[in-house]
Amino acid sequence: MRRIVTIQDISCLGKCSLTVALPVISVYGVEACVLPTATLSTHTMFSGFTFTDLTDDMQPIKAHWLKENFKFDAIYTGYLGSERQLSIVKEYFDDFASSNCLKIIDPVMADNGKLYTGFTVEFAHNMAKLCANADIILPNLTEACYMLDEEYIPCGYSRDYIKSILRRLTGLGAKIAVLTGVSYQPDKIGVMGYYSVKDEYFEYYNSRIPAQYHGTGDIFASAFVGGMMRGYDILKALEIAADYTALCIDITQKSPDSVTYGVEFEKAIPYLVHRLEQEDKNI
Ligand code: PXL
Repeated sequence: MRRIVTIQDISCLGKCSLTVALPVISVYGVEACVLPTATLSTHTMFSGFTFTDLTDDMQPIKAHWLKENFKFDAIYTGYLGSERQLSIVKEYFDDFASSNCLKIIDPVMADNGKLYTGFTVEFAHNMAKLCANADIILPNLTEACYMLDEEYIPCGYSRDYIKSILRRLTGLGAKIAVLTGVSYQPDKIGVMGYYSVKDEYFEYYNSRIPAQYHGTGDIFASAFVGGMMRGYDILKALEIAADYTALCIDITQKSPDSVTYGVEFEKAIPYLVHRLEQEDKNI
């Protein structure tokens, strides 16, 4: 069985980071080990959340895993809270490095042109440095702009503009950059990526559902990681992740008792199971 470790916080209530990564990656038949970076009572969209930093536990956990000779097929990072955590993640990359260990960074820190509570421009620059060590990075356009010191353009940009952002992102050092939330037409939204080694672009779009929920980026990234670990090629893994995320949003939007803090990803799990079975028949 393939085994990954995902490094991000636990927002105890809020349907994001580890509380979605663990169930979603498990659906793919992949063992998801967790390295919690902090516990928060809720994600940071609520006011008054508690925050307990777990950075001091990150190196002892690594030391134990190394002693036990555990190997990982991927290391997937999401929300990270401090410069020190960034440098410890780099140690994880180095210490568990092997040709079979895929390093995937979702540089969670901003959206809609703004940094999330608690993040700084300096953190974004340090995140850009960490991205040099990844195989695949998954920023949204806001995060990409912060990492590249580029002005954020919310819409109306050209394909050439996105291509140049993607080339500059891979210029940070990762072989593959995937931009999420790319939209060239108001009714479509999706992802565009660049594989620098092959000088190839790829893209995938869905109909835009006019609703925004917290945690959908984490659901998308987790599903993408699951797909890569299940052996799909990058475009297939992205397509499945995008379709699953879109369905989660659609179900939530239609649900009479939906909450505002996250999506009803649980209700779309049967779809994901069925989709994976279908995709496996086509391999
Ligand atoms: O969904 C990203 C995320 C993860 N973890 C925490 C967050 C956020 C986004 O705001 O606050 C704690």
